[in-house]
Amino acid sequence: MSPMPKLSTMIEIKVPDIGDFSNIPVIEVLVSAGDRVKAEDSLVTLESDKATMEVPSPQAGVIREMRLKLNDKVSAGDVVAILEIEAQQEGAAQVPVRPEVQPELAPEIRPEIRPEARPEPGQEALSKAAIPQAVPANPAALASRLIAQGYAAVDPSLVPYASPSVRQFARELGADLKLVKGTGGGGRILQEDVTSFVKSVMTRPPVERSSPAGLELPPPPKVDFSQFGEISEQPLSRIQKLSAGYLHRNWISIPHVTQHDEADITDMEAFRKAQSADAEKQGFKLTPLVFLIKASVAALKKFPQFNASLDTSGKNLILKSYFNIGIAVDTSEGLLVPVLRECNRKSIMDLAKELAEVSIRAREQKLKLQDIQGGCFSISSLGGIGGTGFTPIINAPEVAVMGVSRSRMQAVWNGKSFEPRLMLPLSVSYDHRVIDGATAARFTRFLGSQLEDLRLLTL
Ligand code: CAO
Repeated sequence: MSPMPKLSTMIEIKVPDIGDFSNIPVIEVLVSAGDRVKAEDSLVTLESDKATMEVPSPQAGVIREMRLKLNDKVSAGDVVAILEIEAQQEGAAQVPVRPEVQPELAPEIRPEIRPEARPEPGQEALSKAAIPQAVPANPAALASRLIAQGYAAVDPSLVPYASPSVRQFARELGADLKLVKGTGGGGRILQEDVTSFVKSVMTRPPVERSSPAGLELPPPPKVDFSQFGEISEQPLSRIQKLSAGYLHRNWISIPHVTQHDEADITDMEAFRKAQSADAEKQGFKLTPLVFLIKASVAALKKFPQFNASLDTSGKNLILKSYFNIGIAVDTSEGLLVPVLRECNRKSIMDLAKELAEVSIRAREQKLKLQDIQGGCFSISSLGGIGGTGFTPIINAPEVAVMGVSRSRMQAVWNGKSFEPRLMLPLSVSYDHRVIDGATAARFTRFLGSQLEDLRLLTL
């Protein structure tokens, strides 16, 4: 029997809902008519004043028409391209489809996260094949060169101006965009700028350093693990790869100190359990985390330097009068930090409902750019899993983060006898450039005291 002919369908790929943005310019057109694309290949890059984002192809196929060109202004619903999808593979069940333009196929937008947020679904990896041969993709060698040339001090709050694909290109090479001078319009960093930067670093001799010997980081050891036993290789997820860069930057560029404390949540837990049935009736769980969000807001109000960011000069604090709390959510693809907004204006029940809803969206990779922006302070709760304390990493440009471990019943001395009390471990990491140890100890104790007497949260 001869194989069935392949039939095809035309679809319109549209700019998806991108929150508050409209009329934003196209800064890169990455494909043209006739190009064959895979699902998730980037088609165009858009740029608002807050973020750059790529629009990926929702399916594999051939671009039949490119509707956008450089500098076009677009809004949600505008057509990016017409994609022809090969509908059937040989031997597969056939559905007779005439070439036609289907009403809409809106891909998830792929934002480039600015430093105030953790990564979001969809960030495209530029293939290693795209890296020019003249520039070796050897991040370890580049890192040791950078250190040897005295490049260590970079302003961590600088936001380089570059498209997601250039950022990805730079990450592949291990080049920190904050060190690269942009020659594009308005100082935008182009791929050529990254290439010339890497070439210049790799060819320039190391500078003589006045610092004591031994402070340079050696490159990571290169080991052939297979000589010790069987191995297999597993690539990191896209979110893990993105997070890795941010976590590494935050860990090495912010002087972290972690303040540990414990809060007696015996009464809070009795109250929470009493209210839990009501929450369950409404379809969500009431966990200790929402009480922690409320206590954090109270502590941020009392200690404004915790609700702040360093400006790009590193000489001024930007104090915030809004109270948006980021919550670390563990997903199968890696860590995401959606932000709950205006937590000062929401009730415990409102927050519990929103937390349930946003953590589901995070786990289903459905967060939008605005869901992960604008955080003031983050909470990472591992209390549902276990542990007695840990050192959370600050989510720059925030200046503090709270890690929460599992509450445990403990024998606590009340002055006359030991009493069984439920104690909750709190670990607050703070940026020591902005916050003193004494203030951090007061902040953490104050936060704990709010949990110990929930009436304080009503003040
Ligand atoms: N002590 C004791 N029990 C706790 C607790 C604590 N500190 N915090 C939560 N629990 C309990 C909850 O009450 C719940 O109990 P039930 O199943 O009996 O109702 C259970 O543990 C599970 O809670 P949960 O994890 O589903 O809900 P949560 O509101 O505490 O947390 C979320 C929600 C999304 C933050 C969480 O699921 C999560 O992803 N945590 C991981 C965060 C993370 O990875 N951090 C590390 C970042 S650094 O790499």
